[in-house]
Amino acid sequence: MAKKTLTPQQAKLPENKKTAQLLSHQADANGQPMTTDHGVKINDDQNSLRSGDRGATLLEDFILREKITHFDHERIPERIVHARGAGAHGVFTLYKSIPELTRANFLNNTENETPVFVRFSTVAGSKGSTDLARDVRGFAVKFYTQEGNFDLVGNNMPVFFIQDAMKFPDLIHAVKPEPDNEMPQAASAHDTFWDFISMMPESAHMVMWAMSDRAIPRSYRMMEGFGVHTFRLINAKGESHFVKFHWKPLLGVHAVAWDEAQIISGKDPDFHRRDLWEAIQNGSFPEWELGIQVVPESDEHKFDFDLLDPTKLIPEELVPVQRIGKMTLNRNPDNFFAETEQVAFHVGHVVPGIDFTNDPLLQGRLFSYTDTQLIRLGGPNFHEIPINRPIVPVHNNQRDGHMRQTINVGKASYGPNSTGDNFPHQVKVADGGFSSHTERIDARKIRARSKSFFDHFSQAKLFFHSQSAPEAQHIINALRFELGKVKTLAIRQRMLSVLAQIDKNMAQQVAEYLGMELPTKPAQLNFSIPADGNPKDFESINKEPTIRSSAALSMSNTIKDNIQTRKIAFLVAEGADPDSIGQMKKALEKAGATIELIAPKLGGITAGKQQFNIEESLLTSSSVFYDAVFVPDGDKNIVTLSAQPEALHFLNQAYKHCKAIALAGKAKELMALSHITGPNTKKDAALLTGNTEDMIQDFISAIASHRNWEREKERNVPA
Ligand code: HDE
Repeated sequence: MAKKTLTPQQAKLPENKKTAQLLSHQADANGQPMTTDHGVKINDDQNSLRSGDRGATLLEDFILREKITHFDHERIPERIVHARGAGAHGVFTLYKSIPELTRANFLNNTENETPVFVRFSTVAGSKGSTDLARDVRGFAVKFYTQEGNFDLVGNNMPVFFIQDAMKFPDLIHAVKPEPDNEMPQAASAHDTFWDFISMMPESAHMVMWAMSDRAIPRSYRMMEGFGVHTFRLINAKGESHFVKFHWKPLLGVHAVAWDEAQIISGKDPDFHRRDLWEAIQNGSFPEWELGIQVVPESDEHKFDFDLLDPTKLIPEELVPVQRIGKMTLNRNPDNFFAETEQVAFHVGHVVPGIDFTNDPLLQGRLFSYTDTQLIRLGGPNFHEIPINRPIVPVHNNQRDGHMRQTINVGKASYGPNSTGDNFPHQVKVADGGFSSHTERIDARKIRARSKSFFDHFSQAKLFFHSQSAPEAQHIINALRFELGKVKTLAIRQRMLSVLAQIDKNMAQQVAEYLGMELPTKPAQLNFSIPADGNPKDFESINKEPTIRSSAALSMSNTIKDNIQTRKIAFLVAEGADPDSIGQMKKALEKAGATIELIAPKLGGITAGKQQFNIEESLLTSSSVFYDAVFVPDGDKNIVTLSAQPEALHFLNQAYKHCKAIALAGKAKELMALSHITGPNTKKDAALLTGNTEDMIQDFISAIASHRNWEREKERNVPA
């Protein structure tokens, strides 16, 4: 069995928490003979069958042909969006049963532990692109419930670019590499994306999120997740409540700096993948709480935005998020392809007690997911792939098709039937049968969008105004970068008009950087209108949000009280003070951080009478892989590091990226050498010097604060 890939903690988990049905499909070659796909034992896997040892290969060689044929077909089409991802298994436990809201069994019984499989992803890049692209992140969760699979296929941002599924292919074509030269990969900073966006003012709110640091997370483990659309919860009486789903990470929501993201993309494009894998491998299981915002049906029209509009969120000040359960990711996949690649999510996989609304984006998604799996996974039987199988039995009259695994017995493959006593039988609602929520519809058939969807800017303003000063500055910087990469002046110009609708001052700062004048409002902002439409009828309604700012929208208000799983670099060299290393290491590890010793070369160092193992060198490592840096006290080590440009660059870069730095005793000398101080340097709570022991508490709180973004104002750093 695959026990060797389990950590001791994982090995202790009862079988049911490991999605037990997957285990029956595992193949472990340990101790086994090599065979062909048909079970024939292979004697020579080194040489093909030839006509003489220097002769041509014979067609007869069924072993070679089988091996090469399988290899030729190893790849399947990558996902058209969300191609690059990482997955993990886990469990969902319920804190609070909510039968008054939903009859979904997994939300009704706090005894239940529901197995889950999660896939995080970027959206625009290909399968082999970088994890740190500026992009939305997919956050898709498959709950293997006792009533069948429920997929919560969300993102790390609570809104979306467009309001109608009709525009999705356009959006994706615009953001993907440009069709003539397939450039740029995994980036929105190019003409076609901003061309489209500048003509679709409904995207304004999402653009603010995408330009914020939420688009460059520190870790998948430090992202929020959102179901985006308004869904329905249906209770046993058939009553409906509107609901928005949230995932709240227990490690808080944190990001990296943009410059850092770009460096990581080169140094370790698998940064997020590796981070998730290693955290789970080390037993630091990532956790999120499931939150719900509930709106009674009677309040459907209470808000100044439309609940069906996926470009809007419900501010938490208006409807608080109730935390009802927790998801813990506790097991890495055994096989990337079999699990992470073949998993097929579908926003339409719901269980009794959860239902849809008429959000036009959601409605379009309901068609898309099955359709895309048909080609990606090769036919209609993708639900039989182990990772997609529910943990409950499946019986229906669907039959045959490519790669069918089930051997259905009996004559009846239709219903009603008498040849099979009318089995499989339908199930009464009281016994757990799914029944769609009944909704009164009294409407004309029409291609149109509700006027209530035309408020395009109020929540873009709300988001921008909710940011801390450094966060707002990062949005401005991102817009400067992205629009700076746009070559067509008319596109920049149009985009500036859109930004001016959100915040004049912000737009002005972007315009100045682009060397352009801020345009006065152009004749037309919205170009997304039908052929016979009058532009006047499609004008954006530009109004102010009902509340000016919302604390939940700023990452500066996130959890900053612990340093669990943070990675701290110790820059060391021969002759470092072993007590200085030991004291700091002990304190940080006790607080849950991971320490890595980095020296000029691999192998080991002698510090006092102690030997320390060195697994990363200044060459193999980089400051961008760490959350903070410590340099222990000593004499010889500081002389060595002072003469190492890589060490000075390491410190300089960590400083520039606003990380906590602690320089013990003599290590203070490295400050000036690495240009992290200058004549104007103000007191900086995340830049510590002094005696090792005295710095410990301040260092821990500086790391817990994640970054000292204030430092960016100084930035007298020649890096
Ligand atoms: Fe998706 N989306 N999407 N999407 N989506 C896919 O399904 C689609 C949207 C999301 O890790 C595809 O299996 C349409 C919103 C995630 O496997 C495809 C529309 C949100 C994932 C598809 C949307 C998402 C996908 C591509 C507009 C956040 C990755 C491969 C109507 C709530 C799931 C696949 C994974 C994947 C279609 C918009 C989330 C083509 C048509 C909004 C997390 O079916």
